[in-house]
Amino acid sequence: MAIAYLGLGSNIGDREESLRQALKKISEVPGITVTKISSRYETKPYGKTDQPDFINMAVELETNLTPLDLLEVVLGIERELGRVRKETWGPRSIDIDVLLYEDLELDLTDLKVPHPEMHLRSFVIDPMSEIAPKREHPTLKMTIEEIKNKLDNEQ
Ligand code: PH2
Ligand code: MG
Ligand code: MG
Repeated sequence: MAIAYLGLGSNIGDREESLRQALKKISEVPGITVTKISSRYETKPYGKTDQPDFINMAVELETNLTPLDLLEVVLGIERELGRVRKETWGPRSIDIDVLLYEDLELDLTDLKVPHPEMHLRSFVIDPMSEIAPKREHPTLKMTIEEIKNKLDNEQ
Protein backbone atom coordinates (compact mmCIF):
# COMPACT_ATOMS: atom_id res chain seq x y z
CA MET A 1 0.00 0.00 0.00
CA ALA A 2 1.21 3.50 -0.84
CA ILE A 3 0.43 6.65 1.08
CA ALA A 4 -0.62 9.55 -1.11
CA TYR A 5 -1.97 13.05 -0.54
CA LEU A 6 -4.53 14.93 -2.58
CA GLY A 7 -5.34 18.64 -2.52
CA LEU A 8 -8.94 19.63 -3.20
CA GLY A 9 -10.32 23.04 -4.09
CA SER A 10 -13.56 24.60 -5.25
CA ASN A 11 -14.54 28.19 -6.00
CA ILE A 12 -17.79 28.12 -7.96
CA GLY A 13 -21.24 26.68 -7.30
CA ASP A 14 -21.97 25.02 -3.98
CA ARG A 15 -18.34 24.67 -2.88
CA GLU A 16 -19.05 22.65 0.28
CA GLU A 17 -21.27 20.24 -1.60
CA SER A 18 -18.71 19.74 -4.39
CA LEU A 19 -16.03 18.92 -1.81
CA ARG A 20 -18.38 16.59 0.05
CA GLN A 21 -19.26 14.74 -3.18
CA ALA A 22 -15.62 14.54 -4.21
CA LEU A 23 -14.65 13.02 -0.86
CA LYS A 24 -17.48 10.54 -1.04
CA LYS A 25 -16.50 9.46 -4.54
CA ILE A 26 -12.82 9.19 -3.63
CA SER A 27 -13.63 7.02 -0.61
CA GLU A 28 -15.79 4.71 -2.75
CA VAL A 29 -13.01 3.86 -5.23
CA PRO A 30 -11.82 0.25 -4.90
CA GLY A 31 -8.17 0.33 -3.89
CA ILE A 32 -8.40 3.64 -2.02
CA THR A 33 -8.86 4.09 1.72
CA VAL A 34 -9.12 7.67 2.96
CA THR A 35 -7.09 7.80 6.17
CA LYS A 36 -7.04 11.52 7.09
CA ILE A 37 -9.12 14.54 6.17
CA SER A 38 -8.07 18.12 6.93
CA SER A 39 -10.37 20.96 7.87
CA ARG A 40 -11.71 23.16 5.14
CA TYR A 41 -9.93 26.47 4.53
CA GLU A 42 -11.52 29.53 2.97
CA THR A 43 -8.71 30.97 0.83
CA LYS A 44 -8.10 33.98 -1.39
CA PRO A 45 -7.43 33.08 -5.05
CA TYR A 46 -3.73 32.61 -5.70
CA GLY A 47 -2.20 33.40 -9.10
CA LYS A 48 -5.21 34.58 -11.03
CA THR A 49 -6.74 36.84 -8.36
CA ASP A 50 -9.91 38.13 -10.08
CA GLN A 51 -12.01 35.10 -9.23
CA PRO A 52 -14.09 34.00 -6.22
CA ASP A 53 -12.53 32.73 -2.98
CA PHE A 54 -11.82 29.01 -2.72
CA ILE A 55 -12.43 26.38 -0.16
CA ASN A 56 -9.38 24.11 0.01
CA MET A 57 -8.59 20.96 1.90
CA ALA A 58 -6.22 18.00 1.81
CA VAL A 59 -6.67 14.27 2.32
CA GLU A 60 -4.38 11.34 3.01
CA LEU A 61 -4.99 8.03 1.27
CA GLU A 62 -3.73 4.51 1.38
CA THR A 63 -3.90 3.04 -2.06
CA ASN A 64 -2.78 0.18 -4.21
CA LEU A 65 -3.37 2.24 -7.36
CA THR A 66 -0.32 3.44 -9.28
CA PRO A 67 0.20 7.23 -9.46
CA LEU A 68 -1.16 7.32 -13.02
CA ASP A 69 -4.21 5.25 -12.10
CA LEU A 70 -4.80 7.58 -9.15
CA LEU A 71 -4.58 10.54 -11.54
CA GLU A 72 -7.13 8.89 -13.87
CA VAL A 73 -9.46 8.34 -10.92
CA VAL A 74 -9.33 11.96 -9.74
CA LEU A 75 -9.75 13.36 -13.25
CA GLY A 76 -12.77 11.07 -13.68
CA ILE A 77 -14.28 12.39 -10.45
CA GLU A 78 -13.66 15.99 -11.56
CA ARG A 79 -15.55 15.20 -14.77
CA GLU A 80 -18.40 13.49 -12.93
CA LEU A 81 -18.77 16.55 -10.74
CA GLY A 82 -19.14 18.74 -13.80
CA ARG A 83 -15.76 20.37 -13.99
CA VAL A 84 -15.40 22.28 -17.23
CA ARG A 85 -11.85 23.25 -18.20
CA LYS A 86 -11.89 26.66 -19.86
CA GLU A 87 -8.80 28.52 -18.73
CA THR A 88 -5.70 27.57 -16.79
CA TRP A 89 -6.04 28.62 -13.16
CA GLY A 90 -9.61 29.81 -13.80
CA PRO A 91 -12.64 29.19 -11.55
CA ARG A 92 -13.53 25.55 -10.97
CA SER A 93 -16.35 23.60 -9.32
CA ILE A 94 -13.79 21.03 -8.23
CA ASP A 95 -10.04 20.60 -8.57
CA ILE A 96 -8.32 17.49 -7.24
CA ASP A 97 -4.52 17.46 -7.41
CA VAL A 98 -2.15 14.62 -6.59
CA LEU A 99 0.32 16.30 -4.21
CA LEU A 100 2.54 13.48 -2.97
CA TYR A 101 2.78 9.76 -3.62
CA GLU A 102 5.10 7.98 -1.20
CA ASP A 103 8.59 9.47 -1.76
CA LEU A 104 8.19 9.31 -5.49
CA GLU A 105 9.48 11.99 -7.83
CA LEU A 106 7.69 11.84 -11.17
CA ASP A 107 8.05 14.22 -14.08
CA LEU A 108 5.60 13.08 -16.74
CA THR A 109 3.67 15.35 -19.09
CA ASP A 110 0.38 14.73 -17.30
CA LEU A 111 1.62 14.13 -13.79
CA LYS A 112 4.32 15.80 -11.80
CA VAL A 113 4.82 14.58 -8.24
CA PRO A 114 5.45 16.24 -5.84
CA HIS A 115 3.03 18.84 -7.19
CA PRO A 116 5.54 21.40 -8.55
CA GLU A 117 4.07 24.41 -6.75
CA MET A 118 2.73 22.87 -3.55
CA HIS A 119 5.49 24.34 -1.40
CA LEU A 120 4.65 27.87 -2.60
CA ARG A 121 0.95 27.70 -1.82
CA SER A 122 -0.42 28.22 1.68
CA PHE A 123 -3.78 26.89 0.48
CA VAL A 124 -2.05 23.52 0.01
CA ILE A 125 0.49 23.60 2.85
CA ASP A 126 -1.91 24.78 5.60
CA PRO A 127 -4.32 21.83 5.25
CA MET A 128 -1.39 19.45 4.63
CA SER A 129 0.31 20.60 7.84
CA GLU A 130 -2.77 19.51 9.77
CA ILE A 131 -2.71 15.91 8.52
CA ALA A 132 0.99 15.34 7.71
CA PRO A 133 3.24 17.85 9.51
CA LYS A 134 6.20 15.46 9.71
CA ARG A 135 5.99 14.18 6.14
CA GLU A 136 9.08 15.13 4.15
CA HIS A 137 8.87 16.76 0.74
CA PRO A 138 10.96 14.31 -1.32
CA THR A 139 12.79 16.94 -3.39
CA LEU A 140 13.13 19.80 -0.92
CA LYS A 141 13.97 17.48 2.00
CA MET A 142 11.91 19.74 4.26
CA THR A 143 8.96 18.60 6.32
CA ILE A 144 5.54 20.09 5.62
CA GLU A 145 5.81 21.83 8.99
CA GLU A 146 9.11 23.43 7.98
CA ILE A 147 7.65 24.53 4.64
CA LYS A 148 4.69 26.04 6.46
CA ASN A 149 6.95 28.01 8.82
CA LYS A 150 8.90 29.32 5.85
CA LEU A 151 5.73 30.34 3.98
CA ASP A 152 4.22 31.96 7.08
CA ASN A 153 7.40 33.98 7.64
CA GLU A 154 7.45 35.18 4.04
CA GLN A 155 3.95 36.59 4.29
N1 PH2 B 1 -5.98 26.69 -7.48
C1 PH2 B 1 -5.38 27.19 -8.54
C2 PH2 B 1 -5.05 28.60 -8.68
N2 PH2 B 1 -5.29 29.37 -7.52
N3 PH2 B 1 -6.06 29.62 -5.31
C3 PH2 B 1 -6.59 29.08 -4.20
N4 PH2 B 1 -6.77 29.84 -3.13
N5 PH2 B 1 -6.95 27.77 -4.14
C4 PH2 B 1 -6.80 26.93 -5.21
O1 PH2 B 1 -7.13 25.72 -5.12
C5 PH2 B 1 -6.22 27.46 -6.39
C6 PH2 B 1 -5.86 28.84 -6.40
C7 PH2 B 1 -5.02 26.31 -9.66
O2 PH2 B 1 -5.15 24.99 -9.41
MG1 MG C 1 -4.81 22.87 -8.63
MG1 MG D 1 -5.76 20.31 -10.99
